[in-house]
Amino acid sequence: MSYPILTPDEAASYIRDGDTVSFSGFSPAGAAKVVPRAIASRAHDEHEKGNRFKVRVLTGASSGRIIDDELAQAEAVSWRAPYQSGSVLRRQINRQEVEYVDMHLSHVPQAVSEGFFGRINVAVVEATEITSDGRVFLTTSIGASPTYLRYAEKVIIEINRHQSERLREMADIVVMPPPPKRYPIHIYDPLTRIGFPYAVVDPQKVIGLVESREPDNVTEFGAPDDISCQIAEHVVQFFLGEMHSGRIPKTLLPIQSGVGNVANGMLATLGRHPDIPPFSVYSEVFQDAMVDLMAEEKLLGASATSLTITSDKLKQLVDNIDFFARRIVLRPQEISNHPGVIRRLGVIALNTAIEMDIYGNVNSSHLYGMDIMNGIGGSGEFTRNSYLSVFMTPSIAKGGRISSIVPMCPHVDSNEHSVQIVVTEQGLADLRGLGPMQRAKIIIERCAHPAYRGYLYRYIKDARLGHIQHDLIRCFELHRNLLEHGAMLPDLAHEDIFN
Ligand code: 0RQ
Repeated sequence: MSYPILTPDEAASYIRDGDTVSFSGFSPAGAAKVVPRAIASRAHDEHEKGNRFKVRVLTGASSGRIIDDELAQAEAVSWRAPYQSGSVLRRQINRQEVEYVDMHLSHVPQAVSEGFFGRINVAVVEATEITSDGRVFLTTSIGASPTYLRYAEKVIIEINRHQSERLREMADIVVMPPPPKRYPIHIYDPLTRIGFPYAVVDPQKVIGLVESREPDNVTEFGAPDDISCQIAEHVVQFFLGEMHSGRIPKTLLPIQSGVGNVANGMLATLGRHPDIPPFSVYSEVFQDAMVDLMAEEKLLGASATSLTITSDKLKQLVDNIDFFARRIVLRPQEISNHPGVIRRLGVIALNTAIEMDIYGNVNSSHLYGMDIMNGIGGSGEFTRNSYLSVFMTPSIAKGGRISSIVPMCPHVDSNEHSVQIVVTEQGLADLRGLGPMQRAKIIIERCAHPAYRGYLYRYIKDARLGHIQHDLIRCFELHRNLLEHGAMLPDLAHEDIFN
């Protein structure tokens, strides 16, 4: 079967107001590009004519600028799942102009296949090739695309000529059957392969192909700052201690690394440390820092669902694909983030918090419990199921006006039952085996910034006795102060905090 070639505008004309459109992409990696841009321009035109035109948008996780910025800027999004990290969309969500479903990423394929989101009208998926019998070779991410290709009513394929066809050598794709027909996932090592290098679509559903030549446009992280380096050093010392005592094998365990500046810096520090042995990664995103570590053979192998790397790093990888393709496996997000596999491999999860409370509950998604930052992403499924779950954050933010250690988190993504180790630049608190009040003391002593320790000690001293001590009148006092006065402790001389 041969497929019609469409212009982006022709492809966009198949999308109707109110449709649910699922786009490929996990982060900017492998994101659909030219069709969502054409949909944004169509939305402008329709709005100028006074017509309503908004779509419900699904992706693998966050997406490129075109979906979360341009499409949002065109006011073309009514509903969004499962994760986002764009400033335009974030504002619209926080003004309640867009409904946002912030969810565990491994749940997305099941939510789609079981119809939890209703029908998927159109899937727009970036690929390097589609064969006449419907095999689709994806580009830099797998994400939820195999599921979107299977369950969408109509499909548009963006053939991206910029991307190397050899990217398929890293793909390992399976789509799980629905319960109760699920079977064990036979992954015993981050590099185990269990599937095929392509996703599958019914050729009859394919409306047509659209040509593209756009790179992924992944933005570079800055060099890790002093605070990130101090956090990383605490984590490295902790790992060395655990390896010495035998609680972590001498070969280390597979590492999962979260998103953001702190996480990227952490990975680079871990890789460069002379006493840390070469290790492997079982994570969600293959990030810039991993390319060099792999080239230096400090990183032995990596499983992920996306290659979220800058153009230079992608070129380096493609130029040396014989080397890298044997060391990287890209899987659907249902598998990369699968609780059973994470538990089996004994993954060490390293994620970043916005804030944590004195008992070890972590908020990684909502400022003051109200405004979304990005979302929970994969942090929850890794934290809950890993061998060791670590959360990192600088102890203060915004020049000291905010403490990242608070009496109670107004929103919790990962709770005290799953979080084991918390780290700031001040130090590391190992919470394993500790009751709530022991946790509170060690977190305040080791992790809180000295300028906030007094307040936090007083908080527990004055709180109501219970298994967990709290003062329900004052537990959000710091957050209320921040909203009302612009600082958690308005009387604190913030300029002194760094002196
Ligand atoms: O504000 O942008 O105005 O400067 O929040 O803070 O310290 O640069 O944090 O880039 O490392 O991201 C949790 C958001 C951290 C990210 C989060 C302000 C601070 C700054 C960003 P500015 P940093 P990072 C799956 C992993 C959830 C998803 C996830 C994230 C901005 O890591 O989205 O983990 N995680 N996926 O000033 C108000 C506070 C604040 C605060 C910091 N307490 N209150 N603002 N900021 N603390 C990956 C897998 O592989 C599974």
